[in-house]
Amino acid sequence: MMEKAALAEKEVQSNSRISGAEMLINALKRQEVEVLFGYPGGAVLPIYDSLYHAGMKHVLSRHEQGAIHAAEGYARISGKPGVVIATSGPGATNLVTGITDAMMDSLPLVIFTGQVGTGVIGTDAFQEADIVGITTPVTKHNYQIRDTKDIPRIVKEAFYIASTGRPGPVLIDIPKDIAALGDVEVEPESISLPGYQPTTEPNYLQIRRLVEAVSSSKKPLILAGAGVLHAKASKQLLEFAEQQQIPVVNTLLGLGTFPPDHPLYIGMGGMHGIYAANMAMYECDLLINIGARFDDRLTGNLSRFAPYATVAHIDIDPAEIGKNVPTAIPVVGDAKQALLQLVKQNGKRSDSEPWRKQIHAWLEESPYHYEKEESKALKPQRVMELIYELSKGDAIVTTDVGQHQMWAAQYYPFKRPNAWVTSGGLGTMGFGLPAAIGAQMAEPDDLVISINGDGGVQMSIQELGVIAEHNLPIKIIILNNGSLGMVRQWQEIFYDSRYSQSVFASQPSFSKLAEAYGIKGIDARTEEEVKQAFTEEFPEHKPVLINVFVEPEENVYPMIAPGKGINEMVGVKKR
Ligand SMILES: Cc1ncc(C[n+]2csc(CCOP(=O)(O)OP(=O)(O)O)c2C)c(N)n1
Repeated sequence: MMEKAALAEKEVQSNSRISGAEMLINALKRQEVEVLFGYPGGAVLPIYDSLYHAGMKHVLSRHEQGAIHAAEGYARISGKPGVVIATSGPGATNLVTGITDAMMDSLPLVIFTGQVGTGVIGTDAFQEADIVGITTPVTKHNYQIRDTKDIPRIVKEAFYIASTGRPGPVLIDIPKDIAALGDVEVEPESISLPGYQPTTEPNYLQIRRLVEAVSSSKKPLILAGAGVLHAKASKQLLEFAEQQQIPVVNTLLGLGTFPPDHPLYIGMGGMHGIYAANMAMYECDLLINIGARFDDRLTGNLSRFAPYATVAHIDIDPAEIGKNVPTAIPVVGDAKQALLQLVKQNGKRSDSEPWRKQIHAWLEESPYHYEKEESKALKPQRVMELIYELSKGDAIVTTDVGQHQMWAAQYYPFKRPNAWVTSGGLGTMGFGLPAAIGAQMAEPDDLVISINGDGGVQMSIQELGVIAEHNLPIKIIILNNGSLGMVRQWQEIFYDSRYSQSVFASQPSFSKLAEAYGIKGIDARTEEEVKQAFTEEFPEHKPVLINVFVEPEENVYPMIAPGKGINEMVGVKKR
């Protein structure tokens, strides 16, 4: 009798009261989360326990930084928020670099961190870190949940904030007792965030001003950044550029937003951009920035950036407009909406033919260039050309940070949006390998190529364990120059070749390391060996690591030296 009553009571309880962790799983399911990247620990044990039978895909990284960069790669390629779970204290602080990276490059992430129990917060409890305080400057928003029943609402808000307006990372800190406690689950029906209302529809008068500026311009230029990707506005960008015959420059992160073989395409601008792109930014009389933030790596010395131009800036984030470059025509809104309106206005086209001829002359005069002497060691630029040729230009490419990143940007023309994953704003070494994991999870059937330096790859090499475990068919390429190449380059040019701590005295055998993880490892030293490895391995649906020994002293050119203007590139070879 007693037993029956107790059972009945339990049933009532389980119908109405569920744990915070279960509420969290339910909320993630409502958001249709496909995959979680994470690492367990004491403070998130209730959540991991609920995950045990939840039927959701969880990828166990080998370091929390690997988890968050993987989530970034996933977000970049899928366009959906990447989801991360880590424990309190060291687990949470290991995420900070990746959170900052996502903030700089506007990638949507929702991050769950465990926290010590509410009763001991503020007592320097075991594995306590004030992750809300630590991440306040590097998140779009963050929360600490203090009441279990708030979990469903806060999760819904977090996904909304992360993925609307200018995307970015949102962190939710969950004390252990809040996750363990039971409460009645109240599913939120709608979002109510009165202080957060991104403007997506641009103002009509601002659009009109831009249309008029285009018709009176003789040297118009579009600068297309990652905002075009976020708004999925590549088609509209092409329509507008063609309608008005305006040439297009890309930022590093905007590569892939415009067809590289199009007659209006100039190429990447900035520190290692193509001469014609930088000269066009220098000489244009109207610069239309669409979804780029005028990073100093793009502009060079601001006093010499676009000195003759009226600047128009289309951006979903009003805080970006006028931040670095005085802007005459601000257009606040979603890039797609703005471009649709511009195309619809169909303003009078400017007479820009002489300008386009000038740009073609610059392109002819100074394409990307490297010395191709036969006798010397394999050139990294040649390896990039081979990656492009033998992947038929169809791959998703992730890079780490350094010279190889710039060569990939220069020598791999991206034919489509969402095929390029790189750490732009923060320039985070250790990004490339885990980002490839996320990218391959987002597109399991695509060819994903991860290009790394021998320095950066060692910052996340343990993620080979994830690649092996999930048999992800990533082609990991290391451009092995035995040094921190980009640092070595700066020391050669600006520090009189004093190579302080930039040349490795010892290196592991990367191919053997891969084998130790159960991944095929190949060493390649000549063009023939590289060709053979790429030809054989790219079509295989298996992971492989190809360690390519390249010319150690090769530098990335052309280059704008720090403090110089975009019209003062060095290493420009004129034909
Ligand atoms: C986490 C981190 N630490 C330091 C740097 C500074 N840094 C930028 S490029 C670079 C060298 C990269 O060397 P490597 O990975 O071998 O690539 P390479 O330049 O040779 O292609 C360094 C140390 C950085 N970007 N990120």
